[in-house]
Amino acid sequence: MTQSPTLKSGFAVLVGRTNVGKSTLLNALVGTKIAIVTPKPQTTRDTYHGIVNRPEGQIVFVDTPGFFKTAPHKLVTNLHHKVRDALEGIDVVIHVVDPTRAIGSEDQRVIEMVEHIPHPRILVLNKTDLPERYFRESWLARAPQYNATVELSAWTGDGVGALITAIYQYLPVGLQHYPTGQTSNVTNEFWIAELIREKLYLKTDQEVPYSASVQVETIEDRKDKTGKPLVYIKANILTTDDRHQRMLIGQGARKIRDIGSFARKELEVAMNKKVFLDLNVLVDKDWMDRPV
Ligand SMILES: Nc1nc2c(ncn2[C@@H]2O[C@H](COP(=O)(O)OP(=O)(O)OP(=O)(O)O)[C@@H](O)[C@H]2O)c(=O)[nH]1
Ligand SMILES: [Mg+2]
Repeated sequence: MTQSPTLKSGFAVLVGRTNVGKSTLLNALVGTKIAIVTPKPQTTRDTYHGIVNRPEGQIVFVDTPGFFKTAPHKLVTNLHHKVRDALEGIDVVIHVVDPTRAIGSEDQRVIEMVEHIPHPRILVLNKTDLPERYFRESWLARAPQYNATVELSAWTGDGVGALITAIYQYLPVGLQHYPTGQTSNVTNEFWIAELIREKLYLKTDQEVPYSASVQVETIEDRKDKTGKPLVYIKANILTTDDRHQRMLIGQGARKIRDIGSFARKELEVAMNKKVFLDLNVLVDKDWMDRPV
């Protein structure tokens, strides 16, 4: 790869309390759905990379799990470790906040973490499309602690360009980390698993989504009965709890069919092919102990 050493290049990490819209913003920045988004807290479990290339250079955005205060829980502890790991080797930190909610203890933890990062910091006030941004002034009062402040709506895309411009100001010159044209580091297999997990979050309540994880076992190009191309996908929902397994399957397997058909429809649009999704629910008490 021939590269100009005059272009900018670096990692910009999105951090913030859970549900502020980090993943929605990652997708808006890159212009494609890389990360899953749900109204439930603690949706993101991994540090995805979303890549933006402009004449000025390359920004690698890193989405992270949100900070979330709960009773000690193995999953939450693992997620918070992932955020800390993601903050190693970065160039710019982007602290995303939701001004419709009061500054709480979860925000406070992020503020303290961000204050100790020896890199340029950008404060992003998300959700400008909502009128009820009652805590906007409280966040703007903190602006002097940051190198720049941007107000935007990840939902509508308004102001997202201004954030990209601000980041390029603080990005060092260097070699690009990904080939031009690549938009993320997410594999097909992982993206499909995440999409199924998104639908699972949207279709189940309370503790059920938090005890569950999704693994894709097989992706195969096949043909349907009429000879038309079809993608066969076999995936497993793993849950730590027998009761949750029953809830995920549902009466007459209604719940699992509902999750499956919701995911299949979006997969068919994204892949532009017919999809057969073979989805099963298994109990695996140890999935949280294994690295994903
Ligand atoms: N109105 C509005 N809603 C938004 C905006 N950005 C995100 N949301 C909504 O906020 C909720 C949470 O969005 P996510 O992108 O999943 O938030 P997150 O910070 O990645 O959450 P975690 O992964 O759980 O930490 C979803 O229901 C989004 O649709 C925005 O700009 N405006
Ligand atoms: Mg997220």
